This record gives sequence, structure tokens and C-alpha cells, in this order.
Amino acid sequence: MAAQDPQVAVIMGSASDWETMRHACDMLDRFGVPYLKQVVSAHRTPELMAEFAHGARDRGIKVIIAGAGGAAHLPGMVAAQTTLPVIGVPVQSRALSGLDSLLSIVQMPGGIPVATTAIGKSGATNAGLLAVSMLSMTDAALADALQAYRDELKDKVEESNAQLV
Ligand code: RP5
Repeated sequence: MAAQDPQVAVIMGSASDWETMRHACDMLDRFGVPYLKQVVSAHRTPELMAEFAHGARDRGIKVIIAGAGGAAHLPGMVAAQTTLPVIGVPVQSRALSGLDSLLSIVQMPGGIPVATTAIGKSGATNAGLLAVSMLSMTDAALADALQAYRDELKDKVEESNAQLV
């Protein structure tokens, strides 16, 4: 749900990250949360990254999801330039399967937090869910929708158990 008044920004270091980051957007779509998606590269477009990070709060963004792979400095560099919550998604890299991305994002020195998810699709999915969860602190309808989603997951486990016999 791309919208004029996005509450979440989903940014990524390269268009090649989209196959991963689309799973964060799928979750935001599922919960009807308006968001924007954009390629913002820490090393190819550093000025754009700074402009984006400094302006995000004023344009009404409440949570930033930032995905990157390899030397994945985007989430940390964005977090350094905004006090909004930043969720970092380590994209699975070709050379090191995303371990490089994970370690680049997760070990932020104390003071500038990045909430880091798992590598790849699961991480992107959970980043979307975590953003919804953050927004649900002040949105009862979203809280209800999240609970319904959890109930669905539980039902699926029960269904799969029934199929084991
Ligand atoms: C990072 O470099 C991006 O986040 C991407 O995961 C990785 C490779 O980018 P491309 O060379 O595919 O554009 O900046």
C-alpha cells in the first residue's frame, strides 16, 4: 500500500535487495499500513541517504526499515542521522551468504541502536511485523489485527498436527 502519507519507510541499498525487502512490504500491505519504498545507497548516494534520514520524521515517517547486503552500513548510517526507530535487515549476500551483512548491521556501538533481524526473507518478514507492532502501541485496530495473525499461525500448527496422523 504505497501512500501519500507513509508511516513506514522501506529503504534498501540496491534494487537487487528488492527480492528480499518485498517481504517486509508484503507484511505492511497485509496490515494496511501505508509505506514508501526506495533505493537509498550509503556508498553510492550518501547525500541522498543523509537527506532522507534527516527529513524522515518531519514527513511523518514513524519507523524505518533498512535492508542492505555485504558491507551493510545503510541501517547504521541512517540510524546515526535520525532518532526514529530503525530496523536493519541483513540481505543474503552472494559471497558470504549474509553473514557479512548481519555482522555489519548488528554490532552497533552503544548509543545508536539498530534493531537487527534475521538474514534474508524471514528477517524482512519480521521487520514488517515489528514495524506493525511498533505502530500498534498507539493503534488498537492494528493490535487486534496482529493478534488475529498470531491466532492464524497457531491454527496452522494445529492443522498440521491433525495431518500427522
Ligand atoms: C549493497 O550491496 C546492497 O544493499 C546490496 O545488497 C549489495 C549489492 O548491490 P548490487 O551490486 O547488487 O547493486 O549496497
